This record gives sequence, C-alpha cells and structure tokens, in this order.
Amino acid sequence: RTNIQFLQNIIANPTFVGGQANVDFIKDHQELFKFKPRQDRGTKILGFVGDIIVNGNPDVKGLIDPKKELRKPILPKFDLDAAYQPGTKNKLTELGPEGFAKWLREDPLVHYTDTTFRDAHQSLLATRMRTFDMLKVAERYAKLHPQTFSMEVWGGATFDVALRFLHEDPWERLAKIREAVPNILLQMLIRGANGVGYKAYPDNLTERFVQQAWETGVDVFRIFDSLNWMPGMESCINFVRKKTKGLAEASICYTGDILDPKRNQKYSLDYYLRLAKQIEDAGAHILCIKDMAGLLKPYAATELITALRDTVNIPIHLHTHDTSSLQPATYLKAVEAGVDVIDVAMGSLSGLTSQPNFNSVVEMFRGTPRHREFDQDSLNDFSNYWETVREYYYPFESGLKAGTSEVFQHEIPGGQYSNLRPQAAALGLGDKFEQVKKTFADVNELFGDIVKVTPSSKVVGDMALFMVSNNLTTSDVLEKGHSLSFPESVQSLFRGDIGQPEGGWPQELQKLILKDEKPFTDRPNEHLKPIDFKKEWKKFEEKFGEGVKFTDLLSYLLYPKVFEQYWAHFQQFGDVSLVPTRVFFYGLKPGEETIIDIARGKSVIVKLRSVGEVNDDGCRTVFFSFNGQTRNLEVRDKS
Ligand code: 3PY
Ligand code: ZN
Repeated sequence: RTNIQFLQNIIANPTFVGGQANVDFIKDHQELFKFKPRQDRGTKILGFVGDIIVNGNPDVKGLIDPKKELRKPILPKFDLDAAYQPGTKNKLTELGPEGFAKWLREDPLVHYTDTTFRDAHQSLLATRMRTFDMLKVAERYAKLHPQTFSMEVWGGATFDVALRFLHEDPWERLAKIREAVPNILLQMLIRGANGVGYKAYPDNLTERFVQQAWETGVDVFRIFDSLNWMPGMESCINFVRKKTKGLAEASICYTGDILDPKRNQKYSLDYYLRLAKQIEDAGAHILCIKDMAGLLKPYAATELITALRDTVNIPIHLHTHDTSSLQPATYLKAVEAGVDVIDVAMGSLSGLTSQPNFNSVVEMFRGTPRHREFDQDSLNDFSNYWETVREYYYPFESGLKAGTSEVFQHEIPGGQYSNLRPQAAALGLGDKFEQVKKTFADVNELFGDIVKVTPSSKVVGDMALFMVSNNLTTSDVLEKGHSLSFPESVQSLFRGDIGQPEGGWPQELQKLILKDEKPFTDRPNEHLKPIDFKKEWKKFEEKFGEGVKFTDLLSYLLYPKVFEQYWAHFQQFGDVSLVPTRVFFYGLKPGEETIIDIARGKSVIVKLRSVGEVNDDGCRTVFFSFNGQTRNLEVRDKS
C-alpha cells in the first residue's frame, strides 16, 4: 500500500506531470514520501454517520415523518448454545441433486420456502431490506426451524439494489447468510440469460456468476425467462448442472387464466404442460410455477397442479403473490393437488404484493395428512421482530392497503408494484397511478399479450409511463407510431434483445418501433462477445486498485456504473452494512447513541453531541463522543 501511495504521489506531482522530472526528481522531492494517514474503519464509519446526520440519506429524502416512533425490535427467543439440526442442505449433500429431487417428489408432507429475505421485501419495501436486519435473526431461524425447505435470500432485484442504494456488497450478504444458515438450502432467483440484470449477458459471464453464487452459498437456482422462452433458460440450467452440485429449478411464469375462455387462448393448460415437459427434458431438477403477479386462482391451481403431476416426474414448487388476497386458497388447492413446495413469507412481511402468510398457511394444514410441524410461537416471535423492523422502512411502503382484484386486469407483478408507483411519481404522474395501471394492461394487449416479469414487465411499465406522460392511447400509438420515438427499452424488446414471446411479436407494431432496424430471433447472448476474464481482471485491478476481489469484478461486469459508485462509497466510508438501520436511514439526534460492530468482536459506541453552524467552507462541525472520547468531524453541508 505504501508503494502504491508513493506511485500515486509521483503521478500527482506537477513536475512529474509536466514532464520535467530528471534522475534527481525523487531526491529533490521529499514530499513524495509523505503519505496521508490511512483512515481506520471506525473513522470511516463515523464519517458516514456524520454525513447522514448533516445531509440525510438521499434514499429517504422528503419521505421522513419526524414524528414517527421507531421501536427497538425484540429478537426471537433462542438458546444461544443450541446446535444446528440437519436440514435440507445436509440432505442435498447426502443425496446429490438427482437423489434429492426424487426424495422431494416422494415426501408426503408439504414443504415451505421462506421468501422473507428476498421477494417479500422486494415486493413490499422496494427491495430495501438491509443485511444488518437479516443477520440479526438468520442463525436463530436456522436453529429454530431447520425443517424449512429453503430460504430465498438472493438474486432478483436484491443484487442491484444492495449495491446501488444500500451501498452493500451482495456477495458479502450471501456469504454471511450462508455462515449463519449452514443447514437449510439457500435459494436465489436468476433471470436466465439476463442473470440478475435487465439485459442479456455473455454466456460465459452467466456461467462464472452461477459458479461463484454456488461457491458463495446458493443451493437452489430458480431460473426463469421473462417471456417463457426456453432458449433463454436452457444455458442457465446447464450451467447449474455443470458448475455446481446445487439444484436447477426452472420456472414457468404463469399468466392469464387457464379457466377463463377470454384469457386461455394463448396461455392454455396445454401451453403450460408443453413447457413443463420441455423444462424436465432440459434437465431441471425441480419445476417452479412462478406466479409473479398472483393470477393463479384456486380452481385453476387444482387443474394445473394435477395435470403437471401427471406430466412430469420432477417435484413442483409453487410461487405466488397475494396481491388479490385470494392466494392462500390457491395454496390450499395446490397442496390438495399434490404440489411439493410452496413459497410463504414471515407473517408481518406477507400478504398483498408479497407471498402468503407463512404462520397462517402452516395452520391451514394442521390436522391434515400433509401438515408439516412448525413451532407457531416461534414463528410469531419472528413475525413480531419483522413487524418492528418493517417500521424502519416505512418510506418504501407501496401504499397498497388491501388486496385488490384489479391485479387480474393489470397483471402487474408483485415485485414491480412497489417500484412502479415511485417511478410514476418521479415523472410527475403520482396522481395518475390508476391510469398507469390501466395503461399497463393496454400495453400488454398492444404487445400481443406477453408474459410480464422482469425484465419484460419493466418494458411494459416503461411504455405505460411513456403513453401516460404523452397522453397517448393504443390507437394513437398505432396511428402515429412512425413519428414516435419509443423508449429505448421498448426498441430493445422488439429487436429481440431479451428473447422471443409465444407466437412472435405483432409485426405492424414491430415495424413502427424499429423503423429500419432489423430484429433478430436467435439468442441475444449469441451476439455478445465472451468475456476474457484474464484481461478484464487486469484492467479492473488497474482501475480500482488493490483490495478488489473476483466477486467485485463480477458485480462490475453486470453493473459497471453502479459498481463504480458503490466502490467510491466503500473507499470513503467503509462497510456501511454494519451501521444499524435506524442510523443508516435517519442518522442520530443530539444525545442519541448507537453501537456499531465494525468487525468480529469489535464495537464502537457513537454518540452525537451536537451539530455546528455552516462555516465559511460550507461545512458543519459534528461533535461526537466516540468510545467515550470527544471526536469532531467536519462534514460538508450539501444543501
Ligand atoms: C425479479 O426478477 O426480480 C422478480 O422478482 C421476478 O418476479
Ligand atoms: Zn415473486
């Protein structure tokens, strides 16, 4: 590090930069040996806390209610010395993926996936749940509920949001959860050829990503394609099979309504059965029915699950969102029809656009042959913990107060709902949200009735916002399309960048959108140059300096700009995932104190004494007590 600082000093030296350095340059410039003292972790974190106190967290700016009372969460009761009981992770190691899948298909009791650490907060709180709050209870959960099938903890939007808004390293999150949960399968959501992004990536990047995810802690890879396009999933299924000893769980995204003659022309029972067979033939260990918007109604579940059990031999995992509030009934019917695993979220983070209520669904089956026992008191302890924690995230609530059957019309995925509203508000369309939802449905029809899930749903949302902003109806689009400049994501969709929909794109509209550009129908990934990892690593290390890890390179290759910002923040403030959530979002008030565990077994006690006036340099002095010692910080006031 000293050598690096020395070199940095040289290249920043005006004589050197001016090209006048001679052989005596170093001898004549002793200041080159003056190094800025390295800031320790505590000082960096204090800098972050000072910045939040003076400038606020930009992510919650304008959304804070100063009167809001935030209680301290109570951790679930737990015997600290308890040992981990063997769970599904041990079973997978013992049986291998094929044997495990067979065991699962034959197990008579219903299994549960807990989505609290991923989809629940993605769908209710705009994906903002921090590692800090998860780690407080991860070990307890694993020790108290080892009979859980899996915990969904990673992937989907969490990767991007962790880096972009929470300034956290998603890989560190995964590694820490793995350490706390060694006995239960950890699950992630991967968007097939689009990885955890919104576009196609080179195949060898997805392959390395899958391998790294497995090595860091993922066991179950839930793979889907946002248009239910098999070529978008096949390579990913193969990567899981080739590079990991984990489970490839490939998905069919459910859309329409197989029992409604108006909605089942294209997305019929036969359509789903055909896909299921293809998924089994492609080598998936588990079939997922991914009902991302919560459209699978109870009696449709009976038909679908019964027919699927007859069509494939692999186990079936059902995922839904309770936006309509009907979905516990769907689980009832699905379990009766033989579904193997269902997705649920901890009580206080369940319902509405999230998954059905774990605690209550378990009770629904009590006394029936498929009931799996869970300690209800303990589940409720966890629910109470999350209820208090949820309050810290109130700026990210979607505002939806009750279930809505509107979802059967607009078909907006649960994970998108809580993001679409702020997206609309950012464009000044906050009071036109009803129209945005309606237009979302119109766009779907215009696009030829497509599967809507990230990233295709994001494009439908972009188009709906574009139409509402510009006061356009679907007939306007068809009439004036040749002179419209469509959003980039819409052009990309119709070019074939994220795959092909069932039945192809409506051709007239495709011409209007692409103008003279030619679409393609093969895999978009095949148009991308493979990554030369050796070369990229060298460039990456040169750019970001020592201290970077291979996982950082993967984050950078997926989200270059977002990673750059994350890295700059990390250099300045260190690992801010360690800061308690209340302080992370709201800072400290004079007299308030917080404890930050900056490393294993090392804590600092930070107390805010007062904040000074803005001085001539535009800074404020923040007076802290830091481990009992007075510490003053100069913080730029950005207001
Ligand atoms: C995601 O891709 O993030 C989803 O949750 C899709 O449902
Ligand atoms: Zn979901």
